[in-house]
Amino acid sequence: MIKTRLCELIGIEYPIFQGGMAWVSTGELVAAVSEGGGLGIIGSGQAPADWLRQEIHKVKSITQKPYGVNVMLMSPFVDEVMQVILEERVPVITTGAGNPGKYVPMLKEVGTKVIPVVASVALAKRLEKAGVDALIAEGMESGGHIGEIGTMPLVPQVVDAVSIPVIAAGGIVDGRGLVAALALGAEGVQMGTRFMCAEECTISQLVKDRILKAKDRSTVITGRSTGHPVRCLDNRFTREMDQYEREGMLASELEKLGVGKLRLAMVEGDTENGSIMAGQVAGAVRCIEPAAQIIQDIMRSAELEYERLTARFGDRRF
Ligand code: TUI
Repeated sequence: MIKTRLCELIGIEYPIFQGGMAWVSTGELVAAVSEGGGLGIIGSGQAPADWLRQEIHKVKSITQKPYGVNVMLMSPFVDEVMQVILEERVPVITTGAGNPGKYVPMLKEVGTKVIPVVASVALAKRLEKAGVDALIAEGMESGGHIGEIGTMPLVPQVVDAVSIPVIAAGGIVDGRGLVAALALGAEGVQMGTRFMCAEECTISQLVKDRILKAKDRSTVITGRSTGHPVRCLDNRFTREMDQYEREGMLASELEKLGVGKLRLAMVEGDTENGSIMAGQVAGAVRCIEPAAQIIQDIMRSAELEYERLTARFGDRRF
């Protein structure tokens, strides 16, 4: 059985987080992942506080198990979202796209575990000092807003720099990825793209079909010139953004073109004009299946991989 400090810290059976994804990880998926023994995380994106409260209630009505909320720190609603998290006594929050340091004391006061996403060693060290409970080290293989370092170089450098548990994210899709993350010193993994193809995920079937059809080279990075690079599946939208970027369009204009495009893809199912944020592992997602089955498959294959390694290289433990 693969158990780590992370399982104890949060009270989960398996060290698997479902990444918080705006317009994608709503109450249904989150409850299914948590019921399955992982940690389901609501993606609050740029949604207003009322929406978040409703999704939290949905999760609480389906499962008693721990769940999380991801706070996108660039959201205009970040302060009211934090207020809902405090009022609802959310067990775990993760954060993205910024430094959550100033919110740590009030969250700790109500017992919410704080687990920020970092894309650099410098921010990891600063946040450990600020008192966070664990960190997600996310490489640029991930979907959505990304940093500049790959998972393989980032995770061990973060692990060496801090003593709190580190969760690896970016480029992880199966049991081999979990074993690799443990080998790098991580104590868990976070996966987004594979959970987009969970049965309980409410996104458009057309988006799921695009992921199932994706190949290793199907994702591209747009928005580098804006300072906010984003990884998505290649489509008409990314090709147009790329063209405008090459022509030197202003960052503010480029960002305007992106508004509403994630919803357009995920909710409306417009897979050409919308933004299908997904990671490089899209090419490795093979089927639609229940979230609990995804978790079981990962744990079973991780244990088989681990046995294969120990049989081959001796009885050394990670
Ligand atoms: O946040 C994500 N993924 C996201 S957020 C998002 S919505 C959005 N869309 C366009 C532009 C910006 C946001 C879609 N996907 N993942 C976690 C993540 N956080 N990846 C990278 C970071 C990050 C980057 C810089 C975290 C901290 C950071 O530090 C800034 C600082 O203040 O030091």
